[in-house]
Amino acid sequence: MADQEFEKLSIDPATQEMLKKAQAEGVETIFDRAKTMKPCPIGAEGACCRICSQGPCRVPPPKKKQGEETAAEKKQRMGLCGATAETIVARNFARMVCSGAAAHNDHSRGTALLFKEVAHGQAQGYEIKDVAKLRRVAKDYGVPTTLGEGEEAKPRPKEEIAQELADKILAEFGQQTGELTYIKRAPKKRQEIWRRLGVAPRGCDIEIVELMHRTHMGVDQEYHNIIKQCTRTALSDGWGGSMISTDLQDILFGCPVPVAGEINLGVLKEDHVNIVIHGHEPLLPEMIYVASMEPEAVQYAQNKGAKGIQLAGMCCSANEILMRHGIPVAGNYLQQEMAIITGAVDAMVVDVQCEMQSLANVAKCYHTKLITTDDRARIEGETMHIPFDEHHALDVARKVVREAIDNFPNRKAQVLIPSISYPTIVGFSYETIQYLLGGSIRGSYYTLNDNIIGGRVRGVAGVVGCNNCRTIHDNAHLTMIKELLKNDVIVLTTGCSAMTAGKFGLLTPESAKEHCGPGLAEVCETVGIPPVLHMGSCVDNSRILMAATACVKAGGLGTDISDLPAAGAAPEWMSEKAISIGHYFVASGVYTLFGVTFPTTGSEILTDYLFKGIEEELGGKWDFEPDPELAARKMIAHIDSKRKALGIDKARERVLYDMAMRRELEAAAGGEEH
Ligand code: NFS
Ligand code: SF4
Repeated sequence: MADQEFEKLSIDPATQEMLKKAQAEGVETIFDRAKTMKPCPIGAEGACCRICSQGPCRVPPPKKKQGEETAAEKKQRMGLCGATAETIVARNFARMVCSGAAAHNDHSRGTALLFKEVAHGQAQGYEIKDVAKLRRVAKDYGVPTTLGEGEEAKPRPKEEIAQELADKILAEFGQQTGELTYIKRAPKKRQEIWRRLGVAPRGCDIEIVELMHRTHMGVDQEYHNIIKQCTRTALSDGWGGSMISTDLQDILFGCPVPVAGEINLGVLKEDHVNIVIHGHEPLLPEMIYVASMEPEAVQYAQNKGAKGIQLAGMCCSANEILMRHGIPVAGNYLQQEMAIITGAVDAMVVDVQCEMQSLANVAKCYHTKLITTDDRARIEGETMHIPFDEHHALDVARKVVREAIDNFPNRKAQVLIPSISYPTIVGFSYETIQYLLGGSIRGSYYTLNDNIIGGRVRGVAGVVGCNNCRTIHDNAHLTMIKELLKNDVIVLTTGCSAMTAGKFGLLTPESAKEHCGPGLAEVCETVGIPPVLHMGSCVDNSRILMAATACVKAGGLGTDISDLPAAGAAPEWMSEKAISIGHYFVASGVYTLFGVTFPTTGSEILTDYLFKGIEEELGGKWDFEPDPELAARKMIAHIDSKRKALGIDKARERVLYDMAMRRELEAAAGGEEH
């Protein structure tokens, strides 16, 4: 392959360099397989049903516009049981929501179980780090935080609060009736919409189970009704499992505050033992971080000829430990094989989600130990399995670190680490943004609203989600984000998208001047923040929901999330989790745009409903646009329509006019920079 060919696969120079190395060494990657295996066009549109053994039944796209078809033509586009394209496509979409919500809610359950052990003092190495947040969450759950009444009241010990809180949270997983506690965090109007439509989730597990049942052969066969349960299920993720994960992880490991980090493969060090932590649940990674810094471990590494131990993250586990400890990030989803190809990774430690099975094969071509650590996620051909155990997590972590060190002398292939990495400032939790915007302890989102109302900031966009091998790696994220910034739209980011932003220098305050329109640049400069705020992992999309809610509550921008000049996007999505996230954003009132492909295009009627009709019910809607620049423009158009509805469209014109005037005056005065 010539150099230009690699540029068509990824815009990231570190990835290109590793693809070249892989080719020279005869190592196959996902990029090679994507060339030889093309996706099935019917499946890609969601129009293939295989939920019973009479199928698979495929309903190809209609030859005519739907509605203009004759009854006979319509019949041809039906499953054996008579299921229509709408039913088939809706069921497939629903199962994506199910699996995505299940991934997040099961992650959440694991965190809650650990939290309970910590509360009872039975989890080695862990402690309650953020007591203030513990108290805030306890209040939400109605758990008393003081002992005694009135003047006699004393603060209740944190362990006691945590014990009671843990039981209340764990009960929400199996809860059958009522609604999840965090539903009450949403703006009042939003809660009313959910209750009126009957989509407020009852528990974390029940909605997933019910949706699986309803998509079994011969149950729910009316697409509105299927999508309605999708809404309830997705909400049990966003305002349930994901939000619980974020909060409990903050309580246990600390609520993120701005911290410096570094990103891309160049963070690996040739003369160090390199351990890459890959996956999603930060429980064990937190302990690996501790274990890797113990003097005995460092000494042991030095005995083996290494200068020290370098930890680096991959995917969302990376985001978790980056946000809290500034641990460098090796890369995003499509770079997991690339890290091993450097020849310098002594151990890749995986937990759950987004780990490609091919890691086992790639690891075999080098000396890398592929260590699985979760009993739910084994990989055929893994080098070893060291299961996480919350009672002895530090011991487990020490074992993992030791295995990596022992492997350092075994490096065999040529080591080539791209000397490419970029500094980042991360750690923008919802609480931190509130603090920074106010510039005082009693900070407020009103400052942001004020800038939006005044027109300096045109709106807010959440750009999140995966990489996808069917589109140029990192390209859509970067193009979309740049276009938004240029138009004064501030960007909130999580997941693999945040890493793209970091790799291309957008997570630094200095980048505001270069990439933003004049209004946003000024605001970023005044507050001292990057124009793209890294809010964490994918479960931390719940932080975006909280930020949006805080904007509504701060006042001046309507009474519901759907009133905000805001939009969301996952321009390179690939995982089922992304669909669950996308749907809970839609259900929360957000215009949500996906790139690459859209999984319901096999039914025009259903897609139409998700892109238009659903807005009347939920205030948010889906959209699809593979071209990232056009996609950004669609988001901006939506933001502008919301500005207009709020009656603040004129303010922005004035600001731009003032700015242009001022620049002219400055130019006339001798071009002084302000
Ligand atoms: Ni989110 Fe994070 Fe990345 Fe996609 Fe996978 S790592 S949880 S699913 S690929 S953004
Ligand atoms: Fe075909 Fe109906 Fe079975 Fe699906 S459920 S595979 S459409 S017969």
